[in-house]
Amino acid sequence: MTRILTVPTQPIEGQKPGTSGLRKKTKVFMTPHYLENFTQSVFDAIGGVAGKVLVLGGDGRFFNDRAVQVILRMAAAQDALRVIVGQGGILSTPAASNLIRKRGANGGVILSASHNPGGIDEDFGMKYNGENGGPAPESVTDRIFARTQELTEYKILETEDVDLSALGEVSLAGMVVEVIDPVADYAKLMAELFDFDAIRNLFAGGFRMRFDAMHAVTGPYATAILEGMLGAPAGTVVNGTPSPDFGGGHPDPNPVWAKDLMDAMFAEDAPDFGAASDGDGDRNMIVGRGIYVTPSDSLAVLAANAHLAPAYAKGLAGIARSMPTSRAADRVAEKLGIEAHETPTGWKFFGNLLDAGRVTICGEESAGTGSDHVREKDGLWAVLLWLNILARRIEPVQQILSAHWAEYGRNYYSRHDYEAIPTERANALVQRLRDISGDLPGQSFQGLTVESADDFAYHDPVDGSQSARQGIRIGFKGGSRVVMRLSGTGTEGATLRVYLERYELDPSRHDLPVEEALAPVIAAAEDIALIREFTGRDRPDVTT
Ligand code: VG1
Ligand code: CO
Repeated sequence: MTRILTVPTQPIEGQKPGTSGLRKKTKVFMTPHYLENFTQSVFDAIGGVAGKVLVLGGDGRFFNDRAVQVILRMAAAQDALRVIVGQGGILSTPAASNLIRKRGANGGVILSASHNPGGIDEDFGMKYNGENGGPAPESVTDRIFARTQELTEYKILETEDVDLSALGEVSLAGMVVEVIDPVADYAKLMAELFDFDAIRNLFAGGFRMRFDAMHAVTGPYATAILEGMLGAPAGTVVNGTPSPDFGGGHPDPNPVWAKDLMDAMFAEDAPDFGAASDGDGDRNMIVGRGIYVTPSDSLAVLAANAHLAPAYAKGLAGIARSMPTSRAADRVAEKLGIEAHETPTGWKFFGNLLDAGRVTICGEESAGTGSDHVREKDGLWAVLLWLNILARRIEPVQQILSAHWAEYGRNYYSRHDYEAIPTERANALVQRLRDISGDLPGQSFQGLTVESADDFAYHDPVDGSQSARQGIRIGFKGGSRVVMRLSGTGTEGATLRVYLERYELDPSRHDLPVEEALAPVIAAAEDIALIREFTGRDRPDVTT
């Protein structure tokens, strides 16, 4: 017995305008009507779901299974034609992006709070991607936000749960629920992009790798592709079974949260190559034997060597990086004679450039790298491109990096995060920087002279849209730089991110410890922004 209910409801405290998804404590999502209200806001903002095809899945975190059932019932109550859902409600973010594109769906709903921890006391999230497979642009997220403020009712079907364990199609009050293998289409795409024979030979020759799935969604993908299709020995993938609380850890692939991987890669008997991915599979971390590769360097190396993979053999149209990402990739673009773009933080800003064919490879300092194969960053894609390059160059990661720096110079890079600081203080710090930025050029701090300072405003060259106030950029003579901005993805207070960069052309100075190389830039950032005074902290919570 099924019937459609129209439930009266009230506006909710929803997503922040300008952010591409809603992330909240799981318990907030679990409060009565909250998930329903946000889902209704999304459906309303996209003009309803009647007659539409949607993709649905998430990273398997706590509440994923319940949320999928609610969204299916709401879509069915509102006459959606078909929902393509990953078996067990599972889909990585890049796999969902691929499915939307491949199946010509109208859009998709992805359940994840990405690298944030999961569990009843941790975080949950939901985001909407459009028909190009990418995060909804600001025009859509602003409409979603507006709907959350004026909602009065939602529609839902009252019925039993759909069995998502079996592949195939079932009808939910006339709507088709198509349960698919979450890995199959994605694995096929990867096999089209990369030289799987070369990578297979690499593993057959004894090359050893450790992939840490961090108990998150990439486990099944990595196991199927690396161990299944590419012949890497069993055990190459560790922490490969997704768990609702990610084994109690942060599924955040960086040296802090993937410390086990770092330890393994710096040990005596370290494997040749190490990698990790995040909660929803869109981020990546790359480690060679005894060397961590910063995401900014990884982007530059991938761009410089992409032609070694079949999908990019004809060259790249252009490279885009988010504004705080180091400028190492710009040097590669310059050498290749292709376009280089600097966009605000967040993958959605790459969408137009990718759709227009202006760029092929994109990256963010926060461990996000991807290409025009989907419209999200893609953790495993980055790992496979590295493997493809390693299979063709037959050189240790360390040597590839040294050669890269010798050719282009080295951009030393680090990010300092100050987490859960009172919002007013964080806002005051940024406002002050905005106010003084006009006076900074010409002034010197710790021996570094400011060359330029502004609050980054982006003008999208494809659709002409403007995005202002995207972060304070302070450039110094000689190529060093500090960027400061507030996180848009945190769920507690404000997070101040301080991005530090120093450019060094001289190869005799390419082997400095990163903290030492950046010491003057770190000190200058403190002098300019008075971080201690505003945050009350004398050191960052997380340094990556
Ligand atoms: C962070 C990163 C940003 C990334 C975003 C989403 O945002 O800095 O580069 O695009 O997370 O990543 P913020 O506003 O907290 O700095 V994920 O893996 O959530 O999709
Ligand atoms: Co993510």
